[in-house]
Amino acid sequence: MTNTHITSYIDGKVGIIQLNRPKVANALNRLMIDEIVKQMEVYDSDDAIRVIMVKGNEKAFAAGADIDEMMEDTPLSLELLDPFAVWDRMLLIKKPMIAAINGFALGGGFELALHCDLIVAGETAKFGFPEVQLGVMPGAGGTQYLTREMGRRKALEMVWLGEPVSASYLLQNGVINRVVAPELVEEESMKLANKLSKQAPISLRLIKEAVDAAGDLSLRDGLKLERKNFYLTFASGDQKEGMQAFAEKRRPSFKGV
Ligand code: CO8
Repeated sequence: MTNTHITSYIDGKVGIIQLNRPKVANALNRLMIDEIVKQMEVYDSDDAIRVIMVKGNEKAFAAGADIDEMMEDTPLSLELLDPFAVWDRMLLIKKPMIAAINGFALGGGFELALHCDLIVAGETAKFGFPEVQLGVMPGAGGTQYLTREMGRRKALEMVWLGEPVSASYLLQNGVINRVVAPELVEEESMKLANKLSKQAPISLRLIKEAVDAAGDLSLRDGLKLERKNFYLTFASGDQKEGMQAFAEKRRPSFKGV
C-alpha cells in the first residue's frame, strides 16, 4: 500500500505507523486519518503482527485536525462526509495499540493517542484541546475519553481552558501510562510492545474487549462478559501451553491459537 502522509514498517512483531506531515506538525487531514486507520486494519489482520505502535516525530505527535482543510466545512458538508466514521473503525482494532508521543499532541492528535490503548510520552510532550480557542470543540472523542479517564471537573478545566498540559500532569491523572526522557520514548514504547508481543494474543484480545466493556456495561453485564471471555481462553492452544509451561517450570511460547 502506498501512503502519502504516513510511513509504515515492521520491527519484530510490532507494526509501526509513523505520522509523516512534518511541515504542518503532523496535522491530521482526512487522507491521513484514512491512511492511519487502513494501516491499523492491515496490521490487525496480519498474524505476524502482535502489537501496533503509532508515533510522530520529535516535534509533534500531531497538532490536531488540519485547520486549513476544516475551515470551509458546513454542518451539511460534515453530515454528508461523516468524517468520524473512519475514527469509529479504530474501536474495532483488536490488537494492543501503543501511542509513542513527543512534542505536541493537540486536538485530534490527542484524540488519536486516546484511541490507542497505552500511551508513552516524553517529559517535554504537550497535550491539550485547543479547539475552544478556534470556536469549536473536540469531535473525535476528546470529551468522552478524558472525562472517563480523569473525571468531570479536571476534563472540563482542560477542555474549557484549552491550555496545554504536561505529560507528568496526565500521568498523575491516569490518562497516560509512562513518562520518560524524550530520547527514550521510542525505546520505552518498543520495550512495552515487545513484552506484549510475548503474551498470549487471544488473552490480550479478550482482556481488551472486557476492559473496554467496563466503560459501557453495568457491573453485572461486565462480569458476565468477563466470565465468557475467561471460558473462551480455555478453547485456545495458548491456555494449554501456558499452564503446561507453568507445570514444567519453563517460559511459555504462545502462538495465538
Ligand atoms: N492544522 C493545519 N496546520 C497546522 C496545524 C493544524 N492543526 N498545526 C500546525 N500547523 C502548521 C502551521 O500553520 C505552520 O504552517 P506554516 O509553516 O505554513 O505557517 C506549521 O504547521 C508549523 O506550525 P507553527 O509555525 O505554528 O509552529 P509552532 O512551533 O510555533 O507551534 C503549534 C506549534 C503549537 C502546534 C501551533 O502550530 C498550533 O497551535 N497549531 C494548531 C493546534 C490546534 O489548534 N489544534 C486543534 C485543531 S482542531 C481539532 O483538532 C479538532 C479535532 C476534531 C476531530 C478531528 C477530525 C479529523
